[in-house]
Amino acid sequence: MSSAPLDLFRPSSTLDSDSLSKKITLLGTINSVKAILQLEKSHFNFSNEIPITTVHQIAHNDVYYWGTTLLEQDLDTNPAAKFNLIYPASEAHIAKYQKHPVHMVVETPEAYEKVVKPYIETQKGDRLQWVRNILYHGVEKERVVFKNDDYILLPDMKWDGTTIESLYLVCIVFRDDISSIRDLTEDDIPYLKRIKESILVEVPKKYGIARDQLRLYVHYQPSFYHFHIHVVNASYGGLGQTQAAGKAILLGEVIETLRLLGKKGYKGKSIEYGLSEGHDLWSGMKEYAN
Ligand code: M7G
Repeated sequence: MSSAPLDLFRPSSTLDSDSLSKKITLLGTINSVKAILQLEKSHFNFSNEIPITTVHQIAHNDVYYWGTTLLEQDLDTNPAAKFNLIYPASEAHIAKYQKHPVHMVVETPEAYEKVVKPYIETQKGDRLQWVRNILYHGVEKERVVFKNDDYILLPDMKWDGTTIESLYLVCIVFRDDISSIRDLTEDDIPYLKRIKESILVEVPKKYGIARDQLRLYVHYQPSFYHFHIHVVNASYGGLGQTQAAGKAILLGEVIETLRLLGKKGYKGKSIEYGLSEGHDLWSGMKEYAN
């Protein structure tokens, strides 16, 4: 595992900054090559002693006091932030992380065939290398939570790997004939039910969280067109747009919808979702905007 050259990162602009999720996404360079650095302030992680070091009080009124403080940090038990670095970053990465206005579009079966399907075909090469690395080359293998003939389940790169409140795993299937939900039909119901049940058994075993506290969903549009399922703590509210209506679809909902859609499956359905102006599909999908 090579280490991230964070000390060489030189920021040039801010792609996104969100006070709610306490995240900032910076565009910059490392040795003159474009890179994206995302920093997310960590969840508070201490039990009985609060490691306050310095206090600056702003005001006091009756029983109310407020101000700012420094906390003593520790890389193992109480880190200041989690980072994600993409290096080298492609134009597609930059477009994905840059904040753009989002438009609601209705992707009809015709729009799928005409605009989206050809686009998906262009997304199956190098962009899926990380998926193949996990499935076939043992990358991240020390982090795998569970593996069987259907899938590999492991911590998502969005998660710090320890804070159960924000638990986030990704389940990547071995089948490579499902680019997105558009490729699912009623024939896949037993397969999806089997995977769902298995995740709901294995994750509680590993993390001690109840099965009914797990939220399982897929994205449409996903960023990566190899079927995978997001597995997160149902109580966690910090995922913003990635859990919004018009992006996340519950796995149980997908299974139930497939039952109604029959043989044609999701290819026969209109799907409404939010599309950022920075997304490659936006120019082709504009005419299907709400
Ligand atoms: P998505 O719905 O295709 O895209 O989900 P999103 O990023 O818009 O949600 C892909 C999921 O895989 C995301 O939750 C990513 O954080 C996660 N992910 C992406 N990469 C490149 C990696 C990786 O290399 N390792 C792991 N463990 N997770 C990743």
